[in-house]
Amino acid sequence: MTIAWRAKLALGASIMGAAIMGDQSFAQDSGMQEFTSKSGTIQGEMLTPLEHPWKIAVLPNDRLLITEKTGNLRLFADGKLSEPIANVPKVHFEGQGGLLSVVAHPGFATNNTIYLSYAEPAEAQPANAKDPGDPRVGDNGPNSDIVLKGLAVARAELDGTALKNVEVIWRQEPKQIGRGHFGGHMAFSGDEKLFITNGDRQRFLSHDPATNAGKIVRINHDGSLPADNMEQGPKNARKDVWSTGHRNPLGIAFDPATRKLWIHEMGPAGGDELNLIERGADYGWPAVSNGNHYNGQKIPNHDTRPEFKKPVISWSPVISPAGLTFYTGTRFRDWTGKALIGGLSSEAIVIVEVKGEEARETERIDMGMRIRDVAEANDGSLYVLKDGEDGGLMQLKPLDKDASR
Ligand SMILES: [Ca+2]
Repeated sequence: MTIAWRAKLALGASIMGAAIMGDQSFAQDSGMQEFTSKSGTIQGEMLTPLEHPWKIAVLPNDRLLITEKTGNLRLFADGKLSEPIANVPKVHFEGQGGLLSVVAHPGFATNNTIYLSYAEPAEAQPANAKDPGDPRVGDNGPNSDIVLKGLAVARAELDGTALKNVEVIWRQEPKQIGRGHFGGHMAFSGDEKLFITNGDRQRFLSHDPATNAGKIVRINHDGSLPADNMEQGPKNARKDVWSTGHRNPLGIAFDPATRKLWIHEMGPAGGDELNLIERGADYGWPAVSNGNHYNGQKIPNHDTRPEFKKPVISWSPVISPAGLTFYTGTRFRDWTGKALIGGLSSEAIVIVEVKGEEARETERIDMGMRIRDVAEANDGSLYVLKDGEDGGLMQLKPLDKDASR
């Protein structure tokens, strides 16, 4: 799977960039890099540094909203990064938690409405709290993070450089102690239902109908509940669940060609998954997985339990998928209609051809950096987020005539 790649710094471009951008601190980070794809060289330009960036929402007129896990929501427009947008809800930034995703309402052009997902601390914290830990999740050591918290989704209107009418419309229930597996990605269906990926919080709750952890959640755009969600059976079952048996999904998107819903999810040690989501289906976690627990404990493979819906693609070694978008442009001619997945540990963009209910990886672009998100620009170029404290926003364009013809 190794693809030769180049990531050379074009010094001339870097110096030019510094001159244009003045003495701002990110000038030293700017500059061009080149990457190799099957259809030609791709040019990447680092547009701005960001601290723990997590998600991009592309707005009309090529403005971007970008979250930083630390709690900042910023606009990127006309080549400039804004100061943090005011009135973002208080988030708990630690481990995998913080300010996570941002999506625009399908009618954003007229209603300016956006949705944020984030790790929300409970108002009342338990006395003498302890992280129960679990050796099966590896690095989640006891008392690593003893704040009681859960994923929450807020709706707000973007008004210049501030949010107004901020309203929490959905919450993980019940909240848990623990710093991992918040999920947090969101996508709107054509009929304005909001789908939310909710992780299992490293508590193996995905088959517990009394919690929405480890589920794909579906709500109306105002947070009310549709009447036709998954029927989980027990009286205490949650009514906001669309599908169950998920671990930590960090990408969700509708295929515009078929309107089918796709998610990917991080497996444990081995077994990252691309799943085709159907109402009421059970995707198996934690009963089955194509990977095993981090302490070496075995988990039965998907093939042993046909009652669970198995992944369409299973990756071992893992890619650590983060961010998912279907590319609709033509500028990268080989990617039109395909799903693009960011890769954290794989430090790549993973290209997946989706045909109806089938999918296969066709190419992996070696980026040499952890990719946290991928988003298509209005002009068919691609934005990616470099993950980490020294992260940033990079724009990718085909450099070769071959790649863009
Ligand atoms: Ca599964």
